[in-house]
Amino acid sequence: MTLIHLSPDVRAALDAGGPVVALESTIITHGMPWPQNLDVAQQVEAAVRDAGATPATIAVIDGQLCVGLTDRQLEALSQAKHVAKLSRADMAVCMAEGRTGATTVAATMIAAERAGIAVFATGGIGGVHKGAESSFDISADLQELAQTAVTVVAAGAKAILDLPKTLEVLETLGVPVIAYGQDALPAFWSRTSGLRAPLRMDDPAAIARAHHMRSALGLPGGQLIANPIPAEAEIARDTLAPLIAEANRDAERHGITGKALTPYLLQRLYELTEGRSLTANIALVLNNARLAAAIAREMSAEA
Ligand code: PSU
Ligand code: MN
Repeated sequence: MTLIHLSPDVRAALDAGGPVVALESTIITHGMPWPQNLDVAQQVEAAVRDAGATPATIAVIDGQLCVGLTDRQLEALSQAKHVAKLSRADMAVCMAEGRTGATTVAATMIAAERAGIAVFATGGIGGVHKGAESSFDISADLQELAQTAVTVVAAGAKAILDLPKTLEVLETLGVPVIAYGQDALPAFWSRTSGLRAPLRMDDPAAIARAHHMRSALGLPGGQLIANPIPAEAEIARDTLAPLIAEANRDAERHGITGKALTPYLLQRLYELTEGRSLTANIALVLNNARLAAAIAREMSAEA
């Protein structure tokens, strides 16, 4: 049984030991509205290619775990309704039943590692939700970072989350949280969160070395690279804070929980910022794709 279906160009790049960057698909199906989602997915792949690496967008299509999607698969996924949002818990069930699902950060990391891809670019990771002390809502992305050896480039954790608690959990799990090029932890749509990141690195080559060093030490898990959104695209923290509070209140009022919460909050913020959150989201994803490609190139040069 073939577990992973590599696209021809991803297979060729991996066989040659070339740089490959994994990309997730939940951001396409649950994170952005049609038709911008398809446009962004294509732009992100192009950004990875322009930076000298091969993009590998990951999803489960009709039960097949695909690493690298064709143009037609990407288009179909962007418009598909009722696509499952897959994490560690449900990816195998989706595959066994021959269904289609988009991979979150956690599921994308699992597929990437199995395929031999060490670097992954996304927008923001899941984390500890506000009110987690009663809801227990902590994203499986955090556990995945602790056990799967993939370096994930994100713009920090989304500001809709409880960032101090997210940092605490990552520390407990032994996940290196590394701000890129600054001391402050970025907060997705804003360059700073008001919190200091535990670690800082300024050089893709050193990030690649740290990744290899972890595995040489026998430490499981990956690294989280928190890459600040480009200055011209950011939304100031003070502008966002009241809107985030409003979105969280709305979610509570409507009883939105579990898997539905993150997509709901993203959509609500899109409305409350009159589309600005999406423009910022696009800019930061592209920026992360470029940095991930640079790290992947250093990793393949080192290997
Ligand atoms: N970042 C975005 N949009 C998204 C997500 C991240 O800009 O839709 C997705 C990622 O796939 C992430 C998931 O893994 O949200 C986290 O969901 P949860 O909080 O339910 O674990
Ligand atoms: Mn959750």
